[in-house]
Amino acid sequence: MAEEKKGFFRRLVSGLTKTRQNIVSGLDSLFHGFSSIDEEFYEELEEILIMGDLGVKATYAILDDLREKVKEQHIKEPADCKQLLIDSIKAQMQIGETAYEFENRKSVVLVIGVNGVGKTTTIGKLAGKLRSDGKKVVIAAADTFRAAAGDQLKEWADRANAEFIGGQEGSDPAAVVYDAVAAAKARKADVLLCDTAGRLHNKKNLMEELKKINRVIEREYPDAYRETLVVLDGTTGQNALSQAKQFAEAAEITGIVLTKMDGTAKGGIVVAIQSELGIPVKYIGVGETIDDLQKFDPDDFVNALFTADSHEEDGEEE
Ligand SMILES: Nc1nc2c(ncn2[C@@H]2O[C@H](COP(=O)(O)OP(=O)(O)O)[C@@H](O)[C@H]2O)c(=O)[nH]1
Ligand SMILES: [Mg+2]
Repeated sequence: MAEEKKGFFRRLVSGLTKTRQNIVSGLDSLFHGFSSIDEEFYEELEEILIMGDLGVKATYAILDDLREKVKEQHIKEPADCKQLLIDSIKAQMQIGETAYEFENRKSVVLVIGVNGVGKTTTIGKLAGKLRSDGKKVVIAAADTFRAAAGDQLKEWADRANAEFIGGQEGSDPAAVVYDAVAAAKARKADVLLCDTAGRLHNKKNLMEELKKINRVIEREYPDAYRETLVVLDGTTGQNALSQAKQFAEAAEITGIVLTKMDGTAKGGIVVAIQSELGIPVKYIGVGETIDDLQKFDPDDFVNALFTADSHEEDGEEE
């Protein structure tokens, strides 16, 4: 278990290389380049955090917190700010315990998000995770907008060894969910994962469609635990934040999945999302294979951000 946790953390550290370079290398030169903690220091820090996609609101909160601590603790050396900054970022991301109850209950997980963010891939990964925990999984292809979407999901279902329920192209997504609920009940499934089409360009339509799907689930499967995950593309930075806000207006979101965190420089967006929306980021996607989904832990994330990985050390240390 400890070994597993270690390997997991190492992968997180290496996945965040670009985000780390984007944020932490700037911070390092700030902490070591400045000789005193003055206004210029704070301005530079503000710029690094904003450029690192932490978001305006979180950045100001972090700066206020830091200024206060620096004053309180009579800190004079910029280098002594580093740990305080790390603690402030962690504090900003605290939104209480993140629940993963759906993993252990009879549940329905609705996965929403705009096209291309990684919904289908995330469902495949989640199915794989649940299957390896011995859960019985049914997958509903309620993205009936494109025929290819169903085929892609079917491949993931096969890979994860989960049951697949699809519909004709252009058919009613709520009807597919209806069939999938029937299948989940008949097979005594643990978790039903529902893929949806991500059309946000018309919020009213989206809301109506989600309402209809929700009504079907409430009526046909009232005892199932409900989870609604919004999938966001981590490489899109502030755009992901604004998508999350729009979806939060259209549906009751219980969690966020931030994908493509491998290789993006914009991973700081996760701070903005938790801090501004107060919705937990439950998973992060760190690659395209079935094993590339990790539970998100804010403290691990911040620690990984400030931990140099071995490659960087090899290249940069004298
Ligand atoms: N590198 C990387 N690629 C991802 C990740 N998640 C999804 N993708 C890729 O993003 C593309 C779109 O994913 P898809 O699941 O089809 O998005 P959907 O339209 O929301 O269902 C695919 O090429 C996926 O392989 C991730 O965590 N990391
Ligand atoms: Mg899809």
